[in-house]
Amino acid sequence: MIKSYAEQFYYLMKLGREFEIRAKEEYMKGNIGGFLHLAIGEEAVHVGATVGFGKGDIFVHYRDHIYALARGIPAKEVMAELFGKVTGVSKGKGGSMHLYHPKYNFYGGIAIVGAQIPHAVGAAYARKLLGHTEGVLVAFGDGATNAGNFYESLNLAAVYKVPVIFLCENNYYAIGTRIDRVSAFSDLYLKAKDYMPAISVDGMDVFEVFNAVSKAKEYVETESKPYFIEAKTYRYEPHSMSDGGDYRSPRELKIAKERDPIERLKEKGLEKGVLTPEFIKTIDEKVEKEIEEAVEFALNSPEPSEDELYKDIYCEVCEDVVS
Ligand SMILES: Cc1ncc(C[n+]2csc(CCOP(=O)(O)OP(=O)(O)O)c2C)c(N)n1
Repeated sequence: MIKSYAEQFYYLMKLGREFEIRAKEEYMKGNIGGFLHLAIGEEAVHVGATVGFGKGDIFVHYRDHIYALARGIPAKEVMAELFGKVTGVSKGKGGSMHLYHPKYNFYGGIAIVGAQIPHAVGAAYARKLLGHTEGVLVAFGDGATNAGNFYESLNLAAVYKVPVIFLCENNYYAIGTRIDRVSAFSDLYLKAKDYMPAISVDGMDVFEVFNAVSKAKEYVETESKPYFIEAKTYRYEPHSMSDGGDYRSPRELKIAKERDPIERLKEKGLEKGVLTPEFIKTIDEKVEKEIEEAVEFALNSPEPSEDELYKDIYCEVCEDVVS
């Protein structure tokens, strides 16, 4: 366990968790509208993968806040987006599910289940045709692996030798549907193994995810071929703020929480002497301050003006259409 990584992972996972706890509170207060999907419990996947991937294009799903934070997008810009404010990453027009920041090579937040998979393959293939070697990372849930475009993407990526890392976050549920009710396999890497190298890792262990993604990155960029990683994880919260989450037993939740990724890193880090109680205290305070400032920033930012309504959309004649 390398000290600098343990410290970075602790900070980013703690930032992600506290950000989401606060987002939930702000949603309940009515400061955040629309949809809100939390990834509390899944921090090791989002942080380990983003840091392990390093530079390059990332495409993710609607459960996107922690990916954006781990990418280095400032918490205040992410929070402002959730609040629908003009200072948000998508100018307040995307909301929680549509975080987007090309400067950080961050291409979604995409709300259509699985749609980011062909987008990522297309982006990686375009790069390859232009003579670049950088790989692309795409993250998606277990539910997305039952969609047709998932298989089409695996196939195209294998046939055209596209340098893309497919990262499947298997949290066992697609809203309230447990994976074994809708999928022939519950070990989801099996769905990809005939197309490309495919592995399964413990998604509650940030170092395991980090190592797997780092290795995959090297593979896709040196071989110019795709790679598949299944990370087994768990979301503690219901699917979204509009889901009661009563399809999981308290016992199941309790067992999952016993493998909490942040607590595990803390325990192991302290035991190995790469984290110290002082460091943890300093980071906890830093995170608290950062979140407080993010909320203040979001609250004090203006909403987008009316003339923003028809900007940043595909239809160039919309103004005529609506007038
Ligand atoms: C094409 C499509 N079908 C249905 C939905 C509604 N929907 C939103 S999230 C979701 C479940 C997806 O589950 P999973 O891929 O496992 O991701 P998780 O939410 O667990 O992270 C569904 C069915 C959608 N957004 N897009």
